Amino acid sequence: MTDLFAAIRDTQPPRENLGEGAVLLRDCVGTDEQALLADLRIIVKAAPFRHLVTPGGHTMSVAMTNCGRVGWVSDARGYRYDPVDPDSGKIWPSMPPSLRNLAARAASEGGYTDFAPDACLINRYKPGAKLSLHQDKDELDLGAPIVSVSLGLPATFLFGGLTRNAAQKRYRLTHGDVVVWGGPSRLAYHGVAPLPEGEHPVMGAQRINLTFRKTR
Ligand code: MD3
Ligand code: FE
Repeated sequence: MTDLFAAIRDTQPPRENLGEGAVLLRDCVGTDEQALLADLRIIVKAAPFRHLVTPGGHTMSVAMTNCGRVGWVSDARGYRYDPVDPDSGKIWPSMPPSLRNLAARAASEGGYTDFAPDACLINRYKPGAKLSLHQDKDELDLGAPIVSVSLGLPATFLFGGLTRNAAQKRYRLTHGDVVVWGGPSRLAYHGVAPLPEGEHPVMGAQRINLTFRKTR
Protein backbone atom coordinates (compact mmCIF):
# COMPACT_ATOMS: atom_id res chain seq x y z
CA MET A 1 0.00 0.00 0.00
CA THR A 2 1.17 3.54 -0.78
CA ASP A 3 2.29 5.38 2.36
CA LEU A 4 -0.25 8.18 2.12
CA PHE A 5 1.09 9.83 5.27
CA ALA A 6 4.61 9.99 3.81
CA ALA A 7 3.31 11.18 0.44
CA ILE A 8 1.41 14.08 2.04
CA ARG A 9 4.39 14.93 4.27
CA ASP A 10 6.72 15.16 1.29
CA THR A 11 4.60 17.92 -0.28
CA GLN A 12 4.80 20.21 2.80
CA PRO A 13 7.33 23.04 3.03
CA PRO A 14 9.80 22.34 5.88
CA ARG A 15 9.13 25.68 7.56
CA GLU A 16 6.08 27.92 7.62
CA ASN A 17 5.31 31.13 9.51
CA LEU A 18 1.88 30.84 11.11
CA GLY A 19 1.87 34.32 12.60
CA GLU A 20 4.20 36.81 14.23
CA GLY A 21 6.52 34.71 16.42
CA ALA A 22 4.94 31.37 15.46
CA VAL A 23 6.86 29.00 13.22
CA LEU A 24 5.82 25.51 12.10
CA LEU A 25 8.65 23.04 11.51
CA ARG A 26 7.41 20.00 9.59
CA ASP A 27 8.86 16.58 10.37
CA CYS A 28 11.14 18.03 13.06
CA VAL A 29 11.20 14.96 15.32
CA GLY A 30 13.44 13.04 12.90
CA THR A 31 15.71 10.29 14.19
CA ASP A 32 14.79 11.04 17.83
CA GLU A 33 11.40 9.41 17.30
CA GLN A 34 12.20 5.91 18.64
CA ALA A 35 13.83 7.24 21.83
CA LEU A 36 11.03 9.78 22.25
CA LEU A 37 8.28 7.13 21.99
CA ALA A 38 10.11 4.74 24.34
CA ASP A 39 10.52 7.52 26.92
CA LEU A 40 6.86 8.52 26.54
CA ARG A 41 5.80 4.96 27.38
CA ILE A 42 7.88 5.07 30.57
CA ILE A 43 6.35 8.42 31.60
CA VAL A 44 2.80 7.21 30.97
CA LYS A 45 3.41 4.07 33.04
CA ALA A 46 4.49 6.18 36.04
CA ALA A 47 1.88 8.91 35.51
CA PRO A 48 -1.05 7.52 33.49
CA PHE A 49 -3.26 9.72 31.32
CA ARG A 50 -6.30 11.09 33.14
CA HIS A 51 -9.24 13.32 32.27
CA LEU A 52 -8.94 16.49 34.34
CA VAL A 53 -11.97 18.40 35.57
CA THR A 54 -12.13 22.14 34.88
CA PRO A 55 -12.84 24.60 37.71
CA GLY A 56 -16.31 24.89 36.14
CA GLY A 57 -16.93 21.17 36.70
CA HIS A 58 -16.52 19.89 33.11
CA THR A 59 -14.46 16.76 32.49
CA MET A 60 -12.05 17.37 29.63
CA SER A 61 -12.28 15.10 26.56
CA VAL A 62 -8.50 15.29 26.17
CA ALA A 63 -6.58 13.06 28.60
CA MET A 64 -3.44 14.55 30.13
CA THR A 65 -0.27 13.77 31.99
CA ASN A 66 3.02 15.62 32.56
CA CYS A 67 6.72 15.27 32.97
CA GLY A 68 9.24 17.76 34.31
CA ARG A 69 9.72 19.75 37.50
CA VAL A 70 6.05 20.71 37.57
CA GLY A 71 2.91 19.56 35.79
CA TRP A 72 -0.21 21.42 34.73
CA VAL A 73 -3.28 20.39 36.72
CA SER A 74 -6.88 21.50 36.83
CA ASP A 75 -9.46 20.85 39.52
CA ALA A 76 -12.26 22.57 41.41
CA ARG A 77 -9.65 24.92 42.96
CA GLY A 78 -8.44 26.18 39.57
CA TYR A 79 -5.50 25.71 37.19
CA ARG A 80 -1.90 25.56 38.40
CA TYR A 81 1.54 24.08 37.90
CA ASP A 82 2.20 21.58 40.67
CA PRO A 83 5.33 19.51 41.44
CA VAL A 84 3.08 16.69 42.70
CA ASP A 85 0.86 14.44 40.57
CA PRO A 86 -2.46 14.55 42.47
CA ASP A 87 -3.35 11.00 41.31
CA SER A 88 -0.24 9.37 42.81
CA GLY A 89 0.86 11.90 45.43
CA LYS A 90 4.37 11.60 43.94
CA ILE A 91 6.43 14.08 41.93
CA TRP A 92 5.98 13.95 38.15
CA PRO A 93 8.40 11.83 36.08
CA SER A 94 11.46 13.86 35.13
CA MET A 95 11.80 15.26 31.62
CA PRO A 96 14.03 12.83 29.71
CA PRO A 97 16.83 14.16 27.45
CA SER A 98 15.02 12.86 24.34
CA LEU A 99 12.18 15.30 25.03
CA ARG A 100 14.26 18.15 26.46
CA ASN A 101 16.73 18.08 23.56
CA LEU A 102 14.01 18.01 20.92
CA ALA A 103 12.35 21.05 22.53
CA ALA A 104 15.64 22.94 22.73
CA ARG A 105 16.58 22.12 19.13
CA ALA A 106 13.16 23.20 17.83
CA ALA A 107 13.18 26.42 19.88
CA SER A 108 16.62 27.24 18.53
CA GLU A 109 15.43 26.63 14.94
CA GLY A 110 12.56 28.96 15.77
CA GLY A 111 14.94 31.66 16.92
CA TYR A 112 15.02 31.04 20.70
CA THR A 113 18.40 29.90 21.96
CA ASP A 114 18.76 28.31 25.41
CA PHE A 115 15.10 27.34 25.81
CA ALA A 116 14.96 25.62 29.22
CA PRO A 117 11.45 24.25 29.78
CA ASP A 118 10.60 23.00 33.27
CA ALA A 119 7.27 21.41 32.32
CA CYS A 120 5.95 19.24 29.54
CA LEU A 121 2.19 18.76 29.32
CA ILE A 122 1.25 15.64 27.39
CA ASN A 123 -2.20 15.62 25.78
CA ARG A 124 -3.87 12.51 24.37
CA TYR A 125 -6.72 12.85 21.87
CA LYS A 126 -8.85 9.88 20.92
CA PRO A 127 -11.37 10.36 18.08
CA GLY A 128 -13.94 12.96 19.15
CA ALA A 129 -11.68 14.63 21.72
CA LYS A 130 -11.21 18.38 21.35
CA LEU A 131 -9.68 21.34 23.13
CA SER A 132 -11.82 24.46 23.40
CA LEU A 133 -10.42 27.87 22.53
CA HIS A 134 -8.12 29.13 25.32
CA GLN A 135 -4.97 31.11 26.13
CA ASP A 136 -1.96 29.65 27.93
CA LYS A 137 -1.20 32.23 30.59
CA ASP A 138 -0.54 30.24 33.77
CA GLU A 139 3.22 30.55 33.11
CA LEU A 140 5.15 33.32 34.89
CA ASP A 141 7.69 33.73 32.07
CA LEU A 142 5.63 34.83 29.08
CA GLY A 143 8.83 35.85 27.26
CA ALA A 144 9.72 32.19 26.74
CA PRO A 145 8.02 30.40 23.85
CA ILE A 146 5.91 27.25 24.06
CA VAL A 147 7.12 24.42 21.86
CA SER A 148 4.51 21.91 20.72
CA VAL A 149 5.14 18.48 19.18
CA SER A 150 2.37 16.59 17.39
CA LEU A 151 2.36 12.78 17.13
CA GLY A 152 -0.12 10.38 15.56
CA LEU A 153 -3.38 11.23 13.81
CA PRO A 154 -3.67 14.62 12.10
CA ALA A 155 -5.71 17.31 13.85
CA THR A 156 -7.14 20.65 12.86
CA PHE A 157 -5.50 23.30 14.99
CA LEU A 158 -7.42 26.58 15.44
CA PHE A 159 -5.23 29.65 15.73
CA GLY A 160 -7.01 32.83 16.73
CA GLY A 161 -5.95 36.28 17.87
CA LEU A 162 -5.44 38.09 21.14
CA THR A 163 -9.17 38.30 21.84
CA ARG A 164 -11.54 35.35 22.05
CA ASN A 165 -13.68 36.56 19.12
CA ALA A 166 -10.82 37.35 16.68
CA ALA A 167 -10.87 35.46 13.37
CA GLN A 168 -9.29 31.98 13.44
CA LYS A 169 -6.99 30.31 10.97
CA ARG A 170 -6.98 26.53 10.67
CA TYR A 171 -3.85 24.42 10.32
CA ARG A 172 -3.53 20.68 9.93
CA LEU A 173 -0.93 19.39 12.38
CA THR A 174 0.45 15.95 11.56
CA HIS A 175 2.86 13.41 13.02
CA GLY A 176 6.27 14.96 13.61
CA ASP A 177 5.20 18.58 13.28
CA VAL A 178 6.73 20.96 15.79
CA VAL A 179 5.53 24.52 16.38
CA VAL A 180 7.38 27.23 18.28
CA TRP A 181 4.96 29.78 19.71
CA GLY A 182 6.69 32.94 20.84
CA GLY A 183 6.46 36.69 20.51
CA PRO A 184 2.97 38.12 20.03
CA SER A 185 1.63 34.62 19.22
CA ARG A 186 2.44 33.44 22.73
CA LEU A 187 -0.86 34.80 24.07
CA ALA A 188 -3.02 34.00 21.06
CA TYR A 189 -6.26 32.08 21.60
CA HIS A 190 -6.04 28.56 20.22
CA GLY A 191 -7.78 25.20 20.27
CA VAL A 192 -8.12 21.84 18.56
CA ALA A 193 -11.18 20.67 16.56
CA PRO A 194 -12.68 17.26 17.42
CA LEU A 195 -10.24 14.56 16.30
CA PRO A 196 -11.51 12.57 13.29
CA GLU A 197 -11.48 8.77 13.38
CA GLY A 198 -8.40 7.16 11.90
CA GLU A 199 -5.50 4.81 12.38
CA HIS A 200 -1.95 6.11 12.36
CA PRO A 201 0.73 3.57 11.31
CA VAL A 202 2.94 4.35 14.33
CA MET A 203 0.58 5.73 16.99
CA GLY A 204 -2.70 3.91 16.26
CA ALA A 205 -6.09 5.59 16.78
CA GLN A 206 -4.91 8.62 18.71
CA ARG A 207 -3.04 11.91 18.62
CA ILE A 208 -0.52 12.87 21.27
CA ASN A 209 0.66 16.44 21.71
CA LEU A 210 3.57 17.54 23.85
CA THR A 211 3.83 21.16 24.95
CA PHE A 212 7.05 22.34 26.54
CA ARG A 213 6.74 25.30 28.87
CA LYS A 214 8.95 27.51 30.99
CA THR A 215 6.70 28.23 33.95
CA ARG A 216 8.98 30.48 36.03
C1 MD3 B 1 -0.36 28.92 20.68
N1 MD3 B 1 -2.45 22.06 23.17
O1 MD3 B 1 -1.75 22.09 25.73
S1 MD3 B 1 -0.58 22.59 20.66
C2 MD3 B 1 -2.22 23.14 25.27
O2 MD3 B 1 -2.68 20.19 20.26
C3 MD3 B 1 -2.66 23.18 23.86
O3 MD3 B 1 -2.83 19.63 22.32
C4 MD3 B 1 -2.93 21.91 21.82
O4 MD3 B 1 -3.16 24.13 23.43
C5 MD3 B 1 -2.79 20.48 21.43
O5 MD3 B 1 -2.33 24.18 25.92
C6 MD3 B 1 -2.29 22.81 20.87
C7 MD3 B 1 -0.18 24.14 19.97
C8 MD3 B 1 -0.09 25.30 20.91
C9 MD3 B 1 0.27 25.14 22.22
C10 MD3 B 1 0.42 26.24 23.03
C11 MD3 B 1 0.21 27.52 22.53
C12 MD3 B 1 -0.31 26.54 20.42
C13 MD3 B 1 -0.16 27.66 21.20
C14 MD3 B 1 0.38 28.68 23.29
C15 MD3 B 1 0.20 29.92 22.76
C16 MD3 B 1 -0.19 30.04 21.44
FE1 FE C 1 -2.84 25.79 24.83
